[in-house]
Amino acid sequence: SSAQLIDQGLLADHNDKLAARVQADYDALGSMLARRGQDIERLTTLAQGFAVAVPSWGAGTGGTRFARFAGRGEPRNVFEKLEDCGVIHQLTQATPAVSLHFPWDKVGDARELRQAGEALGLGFDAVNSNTFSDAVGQEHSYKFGSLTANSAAAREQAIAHNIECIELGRAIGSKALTVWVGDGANFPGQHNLRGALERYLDSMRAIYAALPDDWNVFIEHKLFEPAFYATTIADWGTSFACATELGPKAKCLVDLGHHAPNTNIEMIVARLAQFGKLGGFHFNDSKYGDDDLDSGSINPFQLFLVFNELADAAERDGAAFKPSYMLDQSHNVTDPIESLMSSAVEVQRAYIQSALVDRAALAGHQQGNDALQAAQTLKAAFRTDVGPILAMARIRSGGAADPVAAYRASGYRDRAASARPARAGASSSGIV
Ligand code: AOS
Ligand code: ZN
Ligand code: ZN
Repeated sequence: SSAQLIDQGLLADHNDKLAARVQADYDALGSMLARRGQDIERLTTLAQGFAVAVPSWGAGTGGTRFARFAGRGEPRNVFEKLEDCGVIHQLTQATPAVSLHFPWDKVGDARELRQAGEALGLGFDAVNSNTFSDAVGQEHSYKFGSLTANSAAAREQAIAHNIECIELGRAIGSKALTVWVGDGANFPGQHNLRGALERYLDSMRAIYAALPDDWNVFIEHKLFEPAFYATTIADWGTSFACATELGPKAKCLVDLGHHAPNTNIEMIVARLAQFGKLGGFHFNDSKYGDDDLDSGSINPFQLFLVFNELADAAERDGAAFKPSYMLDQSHNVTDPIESLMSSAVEVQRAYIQSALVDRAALAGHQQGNDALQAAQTLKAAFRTDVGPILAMARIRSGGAADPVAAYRASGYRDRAASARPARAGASSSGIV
């Protein structure tokens, strides 16, 4: 059993107070679903089995290039980030793993990370490399690129960093490396578009060769920023081509914020799943471009449609289909713990809504070219308020009926604020 950061007695009181209300809503929903031929207990079991990883960098307040407004009691190092992630998991029971980012989260001995995680009941999902900024004291700058740099020395350094990330990940039990590079051009003609991708592939081949047998490498694409004219890995087509070139351990990662506005992301998900190249997700939401807003806060229907494709893939491919679910958000105006808890629940909600889709009916409408009823079949699932299922799942798993309310009542942030006094210039990424 693990260290409990929120007092168990407080949590029990919280759940006791809400128990009757949750049960009444659950019973009402159960009857309604039964009339639709759905078993609420099956859905609750599914909800209890759901997991999405939390990004260590999300535990701090983010910022924009204009300013960063620090929050109270922000974690000052990876161990404090893990504590906050422990709270998120304790209350939601939906986030049993953390995704680390190096060198931000690097410590002298990576086994300490594993122990700290174990003490909090946390495991580790994919590790992330950072060659989009220069670490203190590094020899070659990434100002003009990392894996694609013209400078062979910069490329070698970036490759070595990724291989080090694999080693660190092995020590903590991770099974994947996520590579996102900001490499690209800010001016037409700045670099040779094809040459940059050739250099990227050469660099990635060296990283791929260092992967253990049971590891994957996830290629994360992003349309723009910081390269505002041409990003080398800008879209899923490029990501797919590179993953195919590299081999079976290379897969594509879909960050929901990394597409042009109005892109049909669920179709990208369907394509990648069809060809066995869907590695995982960075869930968040977006209005304009990589806003890193809270999952489900802008377009929950899109999130549902993504999960509808995942349900289809799971039905076709069975247990073999297992993409990684991770959050990737930047919190500027909210308490990061509250945002990450709400987001984990939003992703879990979309998952359960997708499990409500009557797939046989949908297939029938598709076969019969009944576009209207096909769309209504999806809407019927999407419109169902599955909140009582999620609350019951949390209560049964030992979490909180209402995670944000329990968190606020616990005074955790106040305790963190006195234990972690603010320091001038502290960054969200926790470089200490
Ligand atoms: C950048 O836009 C990406 O979303 C990456 O996943 C990045 O590594 C992460 O957001 C931390 O900055
Ligand atoms: Zn991301
Ligand atoms: Zn991003």
